[in-house]
Amino acid sequence: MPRKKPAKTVKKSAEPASTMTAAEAVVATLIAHGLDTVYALPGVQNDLLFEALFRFSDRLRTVHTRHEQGAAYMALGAALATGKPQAYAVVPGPGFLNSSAALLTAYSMNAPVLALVGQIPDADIGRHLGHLHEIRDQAGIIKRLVDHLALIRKPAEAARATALAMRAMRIGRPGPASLQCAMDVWGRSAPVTIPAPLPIPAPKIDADAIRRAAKRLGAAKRPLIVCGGGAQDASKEVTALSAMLQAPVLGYRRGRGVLDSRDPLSVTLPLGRDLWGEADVVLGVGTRLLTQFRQWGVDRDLAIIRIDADESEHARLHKPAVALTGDAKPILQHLLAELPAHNGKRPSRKAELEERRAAWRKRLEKLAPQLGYLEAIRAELPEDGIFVDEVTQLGFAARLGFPVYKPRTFISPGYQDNLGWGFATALGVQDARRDVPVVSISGDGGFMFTANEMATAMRHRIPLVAVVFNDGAFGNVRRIQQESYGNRLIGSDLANPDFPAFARSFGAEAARVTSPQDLRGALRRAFAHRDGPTLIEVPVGALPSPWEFIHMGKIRGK
Ligand SMILES: Cc1ncc(C[n+]2csc(CCOP(=O)(O)OP(=O)(O)O)c2C)c(N)n1
Ligand SMILES: [Mg+2]
Repeated sequence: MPRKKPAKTVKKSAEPASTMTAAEAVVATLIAHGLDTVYALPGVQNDLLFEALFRFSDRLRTVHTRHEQGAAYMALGAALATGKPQAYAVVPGPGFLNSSAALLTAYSMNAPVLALVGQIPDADIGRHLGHLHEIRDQAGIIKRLVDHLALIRKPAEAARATALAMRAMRIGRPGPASLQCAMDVWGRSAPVTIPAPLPIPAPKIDADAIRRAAKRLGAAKRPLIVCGGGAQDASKEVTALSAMLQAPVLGYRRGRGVLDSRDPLSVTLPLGRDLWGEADVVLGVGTRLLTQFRQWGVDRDLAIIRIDADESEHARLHKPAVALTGDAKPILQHLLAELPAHNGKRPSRKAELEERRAAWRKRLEKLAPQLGYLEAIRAELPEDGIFVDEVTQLGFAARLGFPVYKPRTFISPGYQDNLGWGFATALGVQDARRDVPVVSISGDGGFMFTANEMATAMRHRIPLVAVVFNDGAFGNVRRIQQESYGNRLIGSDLANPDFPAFARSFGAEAARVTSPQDLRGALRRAFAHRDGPTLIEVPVGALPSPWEFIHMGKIRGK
């Protein structure tokens, strides 16, 4: 369990205060909270932080990258793969801004990522003197990207500020936090006691709301469960509830893998939309339901029950019949205990849903070129292997048709859908989960956003397998220009390197394959190579559009 180790460390360190620098206090507090890695890129404002990282390097690894976006995406990947807080450290100004797309994504995905950001000399913050890397109102910029931010002004504050940031990332709706510290403050010393992880109060579970939810679900004729990223740690409970209600479970990007795709009740798009159209009660678990409310529609015949860690989320788009606030797992446990009193025996929907899944699969054969490669990946990737999605033709198809067997094994970027997140995020996933194979898929466009981190993969011997589907284009944009803008092609063709030669120039393994069959062989060899990364290039032509299966429009309401 993640919390046991910190508790032990804390007991040991709850000794009389010892003199430490602010940087040492921050690092020791991170260790006391169970962190074992910081993703980082150094620079003069953080020299004394790196001194502390050196001092504690037997307990906390520093994984350095080649660009700050790589460090932040790696921390994000590690957080998504483990469900535990992760940290990255960067210099101020350009260093921080370079990391900001990843921090934005962490915020959108409710991922506990701590950004340690350097600052100019303390006395000059806010004076616009033009110090190296000075940026106007850095705090104001960071504040838009995190819910919790503090500036460490004194060494005596550093440990508690770190503990508060660590708690903030786990309280209520999880998400990123940030600590700034001026270059001179990092090195100042004071007597410091490393604090125990602060208690995280669990919201009280509303027994009355549980009863009302159980009554509604028990009486529902066509219940549907919709899962988002907030359901990833409640797989067992969602599975049990789905069986009890014979309710299909819809996951699209972040909710995949909560219910095993091999379960006949597990659905994705587009069948999920049909089921939304028929449902009389929907239980949303850790999902904003934005697509459902805004694209598919809602009417009076549909009662919504929501479980969300953030109370303000419930009625943002549509007032739910029952709102439950807190972590999905304990709430679902209470619901499972209450439900039998209100739920009758239900006939199995296995045959019906198998038939309907098969009918959609037939129509999805339009995407055969993508699905063939995805089948090859699924056939070689072990059950607990992790697939990291990207904003590419293969990714769009994967969200519809890649079977996912376990939670946290389908890592998809959520609503930012930011091109170029995949390779670096996957490096973080693989770094944090060295025990399982990890495969990232990218287009030629997206891969080149962070291709430089191949050097990081080599330096830190990260055995990620990166599959790059090369169509010589921002293919998605090109197809839209072809289909909707009279073939006026602009800014969508790409000049690419020889991808295998590029990878080999770093010392990585590489292959080029042109069929799903050959991809299987290449993956088998790549997964067996655990000493460093492998790049597999798959040249492809223009691929069929998935959008008719994703943007499907209204199915109920006006
Ligand atoms: C940060 C960011 N910039 C731009 C986009 C817009 N965009 C979406 S898909 C795409 C092209 C993707 O090209 P590639 O990675 O080669 O994948 P392909 O569509 O060719 O499979 C672009 C530019 C985006 N989603 N995110
Ligand atoms: Mg492309």
